[in-house]
Amino acid sequence: MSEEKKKVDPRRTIDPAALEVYDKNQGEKESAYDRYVKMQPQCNFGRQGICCRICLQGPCRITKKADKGICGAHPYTIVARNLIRAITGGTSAHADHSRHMIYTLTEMFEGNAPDYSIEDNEKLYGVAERLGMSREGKSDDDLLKEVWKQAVEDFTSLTGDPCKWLETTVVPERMEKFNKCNVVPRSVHTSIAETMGQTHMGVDSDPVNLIFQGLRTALADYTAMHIATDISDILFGTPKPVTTEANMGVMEPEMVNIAVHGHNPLLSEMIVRVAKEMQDEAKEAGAKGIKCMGICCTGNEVLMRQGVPVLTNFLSQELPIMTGALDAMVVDVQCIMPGVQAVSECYNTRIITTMSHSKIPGAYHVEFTEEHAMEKAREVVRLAIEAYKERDPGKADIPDVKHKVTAGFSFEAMGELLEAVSPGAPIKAITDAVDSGQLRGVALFAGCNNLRVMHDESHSHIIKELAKNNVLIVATGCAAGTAAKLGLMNEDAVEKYAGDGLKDFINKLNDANSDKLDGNKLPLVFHMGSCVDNTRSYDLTNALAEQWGVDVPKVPFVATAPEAMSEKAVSIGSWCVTLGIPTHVGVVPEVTGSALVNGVAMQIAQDVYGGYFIWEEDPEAAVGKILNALDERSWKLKVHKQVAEKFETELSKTW
Ligand code: NFS
Ligand code: SF4
Repeated sequence: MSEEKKKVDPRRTIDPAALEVYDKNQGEKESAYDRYVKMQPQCNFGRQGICCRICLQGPCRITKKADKGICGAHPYTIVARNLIRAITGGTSAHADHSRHMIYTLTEMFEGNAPDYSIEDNEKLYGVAERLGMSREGKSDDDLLKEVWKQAVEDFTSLTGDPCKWLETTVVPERMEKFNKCNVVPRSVHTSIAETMGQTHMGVDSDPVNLIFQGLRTALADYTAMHIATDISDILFGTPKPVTTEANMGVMEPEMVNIAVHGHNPLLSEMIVRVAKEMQDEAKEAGAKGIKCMGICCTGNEVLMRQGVPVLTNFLSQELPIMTGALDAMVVDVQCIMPGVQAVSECYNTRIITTMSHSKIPGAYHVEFTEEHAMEKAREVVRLAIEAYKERDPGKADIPDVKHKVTAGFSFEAMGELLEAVSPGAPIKAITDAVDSGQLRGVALFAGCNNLRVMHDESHSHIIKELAKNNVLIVATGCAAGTAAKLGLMNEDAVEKYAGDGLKDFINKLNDANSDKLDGNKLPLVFHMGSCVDNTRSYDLTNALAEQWGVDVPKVPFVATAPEAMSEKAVSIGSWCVTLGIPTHVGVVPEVTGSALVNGVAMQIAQDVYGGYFIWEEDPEAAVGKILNALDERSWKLKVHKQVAEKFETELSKTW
């Protein structure tokens, strides 16, 4: 290959705002786009998962000459260990978030978190009921304490019953399967510790045993995530439809612009609240007011509950700083590129870290505590106002790109919309539409951005094509970020991209729900929340299974992470598969170095759990594979139903 051909173009995004900012700054301030180019070519051993650094004799790389590690580990052991350590990394990150939510409840009960309270009693009742707790004779605080106790148990138990959050949110057939395969997690922390121990040098070398432990950990991840979402809803409210805007054009030159970035809503919720109260302080500093906006999943949290505009998603997180109009970027945990600090030093932006275990050298640090949450939030907003005073207003150059967004579709909000067209059995609105052929199935868009593929392109291409083919689309995380930024999360997109069946389905919902939407209409892509909230979409899958009276592997529901990047995405993908969902990943993970492990992911998983992975980097080919997966399930469901009717038997449990 000639030198010329090897060159990678750093303009690896289709987001017009990101491109505009990138082009204006090219060469001067470095961002991930440039660093990706400098990093080429990347190591192929790592790429295939056949590099082991688990003990200090390594790295051991598998080659033709050296077909085993120094200890004799086969490639299948090395690949399986690396994979399940990635699942464990993701699970640990979600557990960190979820544990923080549980810890906040602990502080509340002890009177040390005065700024937090139960915001959504109905959600509390719903969660308690699902967990089998009676409300009789109990105050809301008592009930919350009981829920908290179970959450602590699901996190820490060493023995005994399966995690309640798992057991009570899946159809019984799934639990049977998990019990049979011995993948039921004892608790979140136990699973994480077990996997780290099991993958230590010289412990487990059986790839199938390793992978099953990985799946147990992935189910622990699901448990932790579901707990995080439930507690967030109880403390901050369950999302309802809300309309706002997305992309860098949401910044305003004469406002104090504050971006909240990361994952944890505990502080960002407070910042959004105090910013509303502190408008006068900003005006005294010469600004017109304060504008909060979000990046990554903290952004998704405050978008879903408070209608805070979306600034950008993961990959372009450094670019808003380069507009010269961003006064502060407040970060908590996860998916925060350390690179934001270097860029901020060229401008007037203050990077403010807020968590004791997530710091960036050179950044401001305002340590968040539950006890002084509002006070800390005020401190952060004040730093932003100070930065605004020093900002050179002539230098703010904001791209004129933004789109209307309607978001806020929690499982409960979806239920309400569907209830209006199918009273008493809301989910039937979807199952009927699939049965009649109006909808071809449901697809969840989840996951990150990854420079291995063009930023936002795979998301947007696959969304448009599936919509054209009448697939109902829900989204979370940075995939939802793409849809929001590129104008796919509003009613115009329905007109432009939806096939006739999907259009009719959405319009019927619009007609039945006009009172709930504040004069807006439903979007093409339904935003279900942050990545932690992927469990909301599983609740939807599970409800579909219950409505049809089948186990999940018969439900025409597909998950896709076209631009997956983080270990969290690996663990989410793994629980999707274990819970019975075909899961497309648009960036081939590091498993191809072992035909055995790769085969388990793509085929054996289907035989055992009904879910399986589809690796496909080409977005066009991915569309075909996703539609095939949906069609195969609808067809089987139809055949099995016909057989059951004809012979007056129960619906077959197999898939
Ligand atoms: Ni999910 Fe959300 Fe984005 Fe990926 Fe990171 S922000 S938790 S991990 S990059 S989608
Ligand atoms: Fe090499 Fe085995 Fe050590 Fe891994 S555990 S680095 S394969 S010797």
